[in-house]
This record gives sequence, C-alpha cells and structure tokens, in this order.
Amino acid sequence: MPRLAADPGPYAFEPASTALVMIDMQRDFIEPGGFGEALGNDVSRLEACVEPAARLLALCRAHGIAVIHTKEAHRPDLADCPPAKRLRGAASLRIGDRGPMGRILIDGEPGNDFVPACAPHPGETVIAKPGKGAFYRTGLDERLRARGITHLVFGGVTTEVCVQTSMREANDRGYECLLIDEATASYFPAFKAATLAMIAAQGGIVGWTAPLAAFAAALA
Ligand code: C5J
Repeated sequence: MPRLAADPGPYAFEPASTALVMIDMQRDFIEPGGFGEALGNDVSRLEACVEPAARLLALCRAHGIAVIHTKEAHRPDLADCPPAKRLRGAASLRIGDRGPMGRILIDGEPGNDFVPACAPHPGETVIAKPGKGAFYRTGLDERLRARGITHLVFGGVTTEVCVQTSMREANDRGYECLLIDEATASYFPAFKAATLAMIAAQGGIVGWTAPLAAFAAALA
C-alpha cells in the first residue's frame, strides 16, 4: 500500500479505493474577467497552482486513481442560487450578470469552464455544485460509496473556501482526506497557510497535508 510522509503523520492509501477531487479549477476563479476578479481579488495569485494541479491529475490518471472534477456553477435561471449568495458584498459583477467571459458563474458559459491545463478527460466525473462544498446538493457521497472510495486526495481553488469546505464535508462523512500543498491556492496566501495548518492540527482534525513530491514518491 502506498504510504507517504504527510502532516501530521504518515498517510497510506490504496489507489483502487482512492479518488482525486479537483476543486473548481475554473476560468471564473483563475482568469481575469470572472467571478473571482468581480469580487475584487487578484486572480494572478491562483496561477501558481495550475501546473502542479495538472501534474497531480496526470499522476492520478497514470496510477488508476479515479478523478473527479467539481465546478461551482448555477443554473441559467438562478433557481439554485440563494439571493444571500448573489447579493452579498460589493461585487462589480454579480452571479448571472454578463461579463467578458459570459454570464458570471453560470453553467455552460465560457468563464465557467475549466482552465485548459486541468480540463477533464473523457470518462472522468464532473460535478456541478451550487455551493462551496462538493457534497451539498450534488450526490457526490453516493457516487463515491458506489465505487468503494474511502480515501480522497484534494487539490484546487480556493484553499480556504471551496477546498476546505469540501474537505470538511468529506471528513464528516468518514473519508480519509489528503490535501496536496502546491496543487491548491488562495487569493490570500495567509489564508492558505492557515488552512493547511488547521487541517493537520490536533492530530489531523480534518485530514492530512503533503507536498506533491511526497505523493508522487509514494506512487513511484
Ligand atoms: C469561491 C471557490 N471562493 N471555488 N469559490 O467563491 O473557492
């Protein structure tokens, strides 16, 4: 069984019962003109995780680890978008408004698609989620259990919002969760550092964190 040095201690996993959950590697968060920028964020801060996330995807594909992509997306009629989410803050463009990459955070719009380096391959599962967590109104738990998945490896954006929320949801459902450091990023580097620290604190209260090289070495 592959085993790696992680924080707070060794993490062991069986590739056949492990899935990679790549969170929201979408143009809406990573490129100018999308949801992230409309909220006032410097989206260039997320660029650093794109190449490591692509390497993590390639590693998992090469070793038969199931790959699941999530995207934060709403229906064009916004029936799945609570007003509290749409109206919060002082965004320059709100969810559903038309921006340079199409309607903000709306399923099927160009800006809602994945960045090319992290695009799903044929046959991989894509989960559209209306919330920050990957388990909220998605059926993800049922799909994972049907495949016998017990361990989840996480990457994606942003670390302290959708990645952390999804990892906490997964932890509460009994999955053994590992977050890969370089494959995730935040608009706020201090929030990323705090998230990694709080995940692994208290003996792994939410799960484990590890560098990509440690995960790769475990699979070699
Ligand atoms: C946010 C996300 N930050 N994918 N979404 O609104 O983290």
